[in-house]
Amino acid sequence: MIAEAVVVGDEAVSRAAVDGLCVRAGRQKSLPPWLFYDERGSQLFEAITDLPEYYLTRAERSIFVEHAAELAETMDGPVTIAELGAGSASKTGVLLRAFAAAQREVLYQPIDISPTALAEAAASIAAEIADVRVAAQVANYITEPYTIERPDGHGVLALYIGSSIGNFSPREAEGILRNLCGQLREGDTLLLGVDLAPGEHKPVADLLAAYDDAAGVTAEFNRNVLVRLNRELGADFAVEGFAHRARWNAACSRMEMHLESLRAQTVTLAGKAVVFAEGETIHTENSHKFTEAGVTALLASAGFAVDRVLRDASRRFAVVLAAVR
Ligand code: AVJ
Repeated sequence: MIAEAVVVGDEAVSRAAVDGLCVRAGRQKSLPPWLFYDERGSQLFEAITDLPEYYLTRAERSIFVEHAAELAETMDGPVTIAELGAGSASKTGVLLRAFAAAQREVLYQPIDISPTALAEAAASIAAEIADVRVAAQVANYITEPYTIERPDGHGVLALYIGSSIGNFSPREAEGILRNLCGQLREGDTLLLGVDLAPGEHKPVADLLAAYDDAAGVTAEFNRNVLVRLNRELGADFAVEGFAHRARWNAACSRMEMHLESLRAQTVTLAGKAVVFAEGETIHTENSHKFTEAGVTALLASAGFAVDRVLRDASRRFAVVLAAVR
């Protein structure tokens, strides 16, 4: 008797892996970047944000430190701060403190796919900032519906920071922002954090280093997705048989991460054989880099009008303040 195949793990994980890897020979294999963020992946991403080469997080934090007080003044009355892809929310504390100081009431609603990261975020915010109420929501805001809770009389400040929007194609990004805009009203605002395209203030080499650090943390972050598929789907990836690659794709204005098969090999995944040629890659992430004109056009297409563009001192990162049109 042949036992029925048992689907191990979250169905969304197995669907994503099968869709991205069981493709016709010669087609680009891929995995969606949300798969990075299991417990280990979330820890590794936190470690990345402390790396000397990964300037993005420090640059964005410096923008918040410099502008938090004035941002807290752009709205008055009670405010709900809803954060998409909150992760550990380490930068959000800067803003929340400023709002708590300037507002009567703040409700913080982090929305994230990682329950462990969310639990930490909620606990640290609640412990550090006495006046902030926290209502966390575990959701994959790309694939699942979510609702921003709006207590009576609250204005909403939506946060989509950390360059998370960069993971998506222009079409997907427009959809995510349009969906968000649909939950907002006139008077609500959005803070969008974007990494800037290379140019006079940022050589491509800075980007290559940020996505391929000397200590190898980003490489481990990238390969961890294979560890996850082995554990959750019973796949048999030889993790050391895949090398981390970071590339700048100028035509699409994005950094790309790939996992390159170092030899011809066959992997079994959810009962299917996946054949790799030597040198073939799995495309695991895009991180789009924006010009000011590009981000303005993207926001306009989703229903927002740009009020201000705030940059860090080295002009490598921007936080855009936008209003619902
Ligand atoms: C969390 C999507 C903003 O694209 O820079 C870090 C993830 N990838 N190093 C990014 C990431 C490689 C990060 N985001």
